Amino acid sequence: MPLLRRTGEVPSRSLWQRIKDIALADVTVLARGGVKAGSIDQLEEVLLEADFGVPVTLRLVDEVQRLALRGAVKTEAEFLAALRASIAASLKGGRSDPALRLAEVPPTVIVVIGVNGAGKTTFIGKLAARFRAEGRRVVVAAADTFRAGAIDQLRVWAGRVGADFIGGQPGGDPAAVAFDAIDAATTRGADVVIVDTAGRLHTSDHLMDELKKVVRVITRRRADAPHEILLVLDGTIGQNAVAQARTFAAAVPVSGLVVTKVDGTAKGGIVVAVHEALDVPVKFLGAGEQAGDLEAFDADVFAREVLEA
Ligand SMILES: Nc1nc2c(ncn2[C@@H]2O[C@H](COP(=O)(O)OP(=O)(O)OP(=O)(O)O)[C@@H](O)[C@H]2O)c(=O)[nH]1
Ligand SMILES: [Mg+2]
Repeated sequence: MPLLRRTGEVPSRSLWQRIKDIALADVTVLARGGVKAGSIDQLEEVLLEADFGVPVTLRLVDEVQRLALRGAVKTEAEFLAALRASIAASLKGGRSDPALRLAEVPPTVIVVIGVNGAGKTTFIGKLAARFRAEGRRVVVAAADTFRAGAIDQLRVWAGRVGADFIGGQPGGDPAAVAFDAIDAATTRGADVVIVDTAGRLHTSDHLMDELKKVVRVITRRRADAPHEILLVLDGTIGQNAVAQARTFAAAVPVSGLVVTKVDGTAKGGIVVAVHEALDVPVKFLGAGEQAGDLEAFDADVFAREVLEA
């Protein structure tokens, strides 16, 4: 089943179909070693529209153009393969290991951060389900003490997937909840602690300071923790995700990206754009609201899907 899905607001044809129409309007031009200048502009436009962002778009176009000039891209199939390879290479560049870093001595501590409504709590439910399926004992911690509803939402997920739940009082100290959860996990011999945090606008200094404190307190409890700080980004919000990612990464050492709601968009270019902007690996894609709708990130699979979805 494809990860990326077209919704009403985007063109109904796949990215590759659109690219094919413009850039390869005349394949014989390619065969003679080039892409028409006007087509290059249109190719850039289509990639920007698919959320690749300016730096990635310029590089991808440049790479394909260079291959064409060298005579290495003569047919549609070669063009598709070249574009796919460039996208995959970019996702595999820099820091790009999609595997979670696990603690040498359990529990592994994973902190999940992001703006309001990005899909943090849902992701935690899914990730906990995945760990449970591997037979691991999981503690989830509701360090989102902002909203009573947020605490209950995580409690429900914990019950659904068979994770232990630690929650504070509404309005309590989020850092204290994280601290208590690590204690509880250590005492109970749990393998993983996943800490849910309140959604916060990356523009709120006060809330970003609170986030720094949560991370600081965790490190005080366990010097090697958190083992992962995963930033959850809504895949449907376009280039805003890059701005969000930069601010979060400036506040705390983000170690991995989770792009959610890719089932609601065909504009997957944002995944490449944020990876490049931050030099942080994409670790998971969220593709739905159910426990099973979580995909471990695979650059080659994604490069194929982003073009052909
Ligand atoms: N289609 C789809 N919906 C998702 C996905 N992930 C989350 N959602 C939905 O997005 C909404 C927000 O998800 P939450 O997990 O509550 O988001 P959050 O980041 O915890 O939100 P706050 O705690 O308010 O900051 C919910 O309705 C989820 O069901 C996804 O991958 N696909
Ligand atoms: Mg939440």
